[in-house]
Amino acid sequence: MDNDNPRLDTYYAELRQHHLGPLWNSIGRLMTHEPRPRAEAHLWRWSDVRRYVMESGTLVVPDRGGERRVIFFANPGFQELEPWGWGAMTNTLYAGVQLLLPGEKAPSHRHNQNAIRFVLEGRGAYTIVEGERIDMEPGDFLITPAGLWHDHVHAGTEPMLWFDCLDIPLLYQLGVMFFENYPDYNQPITKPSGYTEKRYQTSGLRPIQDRRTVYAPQAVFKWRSTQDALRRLAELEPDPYDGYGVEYVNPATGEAAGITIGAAMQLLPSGHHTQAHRHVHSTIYHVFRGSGYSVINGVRFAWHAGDTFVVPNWAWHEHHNTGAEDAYLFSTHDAPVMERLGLEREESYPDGYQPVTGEYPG
Ligand code: GTQ
Repeated sequence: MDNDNPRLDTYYAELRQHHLGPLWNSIGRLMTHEPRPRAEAHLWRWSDVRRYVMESGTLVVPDRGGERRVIFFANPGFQELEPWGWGAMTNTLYAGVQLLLPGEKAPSHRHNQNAIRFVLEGRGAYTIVEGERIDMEPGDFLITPAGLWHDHVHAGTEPMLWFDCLDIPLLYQLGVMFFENYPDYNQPITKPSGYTEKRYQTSGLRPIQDRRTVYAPQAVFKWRSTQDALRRLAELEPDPYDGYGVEYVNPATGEAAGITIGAAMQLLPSGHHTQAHRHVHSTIYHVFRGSGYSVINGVRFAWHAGDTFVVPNWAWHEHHNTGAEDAYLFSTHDAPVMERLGLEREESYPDGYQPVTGEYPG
């Protein structure tokens, strides 16, 4: 709205003083034509991340107060907001790598953020979630639903590293966080050993008591069963955009096991190149095995096992396994939030593949 009324300059200044704003000057920024997330496409090399995570093991010890020894990914798009952003990898999701050394314990707490974990390295550590001991092995996917007590104990002999994803930025922006310490440092184990496996070993069969369960009752998805499922799937036709992929779901409801956090494992056989698409939800990828590249909004991000990269909301993306081995891409995403709010949309790229206009890093 053009208006050269000389009163406007002082009028705007007065509005600002009174904490008021003129919509006509702000609508283009407040209501963009398409998603313009703060999160940027970015890739973190495992050699850097692992080096700093391992060094943290010589610098700090998990205790009450600091709670967890985690190095989190600080998306550069959020950096100006506060030192280290606000723990945002995407507009809704936080991710980090946690280190627990032999003999260490991380204290028990609970919060209304949901958490999922994906085990990267090591053996012998377990997490206790609401009295259930869950052993962690590489490739395992674990959930810690909001509101449940959880703590971590390392009874093994080698460093234990796992990938965490929580909906911290979502709750931060909603302004609804709660956090509580368990009265003791650790909670007792009250459930029988192998509880989840005893109850959920066969897909399609649900223990009768779980009919009205409030949170996902399957606490762990073992790597062997994920890999077996993908190998069987790979005998069939791939999905054009995701290759062969499985989602970790709550077997009692079919909804995302992580509640607000969706998670998947994709298998891309050697040479497999998925077609490009984009969707409203944002995705964090962790390369579990293999090497290749992804093209995100025209920029080629080469990746190797251990690298982590982010596909922001509404960004075109496609993946190509250029290695000789199968590539396994673990990912977490906020589609459950977008779907519940009626915000999800998806588009396929007109010609299937994007022209590559840049390389990461530049
Ligand atoms: O292991 O409970 O990366 O509470 C961030 C917050 C991990 C955990 C994180 C947490 C945890």
